[in-house]
Amino acid sequence: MTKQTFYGAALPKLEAAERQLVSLCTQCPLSHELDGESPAVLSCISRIKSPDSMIAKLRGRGLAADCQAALTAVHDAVGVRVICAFADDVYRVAGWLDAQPDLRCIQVKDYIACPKTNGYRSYHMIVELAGGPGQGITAEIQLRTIAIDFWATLEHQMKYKRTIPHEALIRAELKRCADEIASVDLSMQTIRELLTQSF
Ligand code: 0O2
Repeated sequence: MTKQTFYGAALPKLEAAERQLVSLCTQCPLSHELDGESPAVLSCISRIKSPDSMIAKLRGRGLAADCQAALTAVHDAVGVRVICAFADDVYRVAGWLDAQPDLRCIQVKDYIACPKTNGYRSYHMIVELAGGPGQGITAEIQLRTIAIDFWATLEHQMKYKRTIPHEALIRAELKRCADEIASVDLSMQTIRELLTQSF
């Protein structure tokens, strides 16, 4: 099924909301607080959730698998992922987004402060666009470090595999890698602070 078939007349508005959010996130003026040069946002990607993925999510929650439910009962038909170099940038960018007049933050899931059992770490914001071309649409903004993004992209593949050979071993290895990455993220942040203080 195509996005046009599933989302119908709502698709242009969803696409407008996606463009509005990407534009906002990529124009984030924040830079590293000490050196004032390194941008806080390294990159930004986005997507309109595929009909297959949306239908599976709605059915999994016992909801009608239609556009109406996709736009009201779940909040990630529009998703934007913001990649930062360092964990403290994630929080600073989230704070900046929270202060934007065209965004209303409805919910936050801080999987950095409270990682999932599999090791997943990201900061999720459910936002409603309160103004601009996407007004009225809700979306999920995921903020994470580049190192965790590398991990999450690989780990996400597990979701779509019917059978996974050596599953327990792979899950344990992924968890170990996630914890190591979190530790490296912290060390990198400390090194950056030491380097910028020495200028
Ligand atoms: P997609 O579009 O393929 O990315 P859910 O857990 O999805 O039933 P909810 O409340 O929407 O319910 O979840 P949450 O925690 O906000 O997570 C939504 C999205 O965050 C997921 O989207 C993933 O993109 C990402 N995510 C959450 N947990 C994990 C995880 O353990 N590993 C990875 N790699 N990503 C995660 P979807 O629905 O998977 O779809």
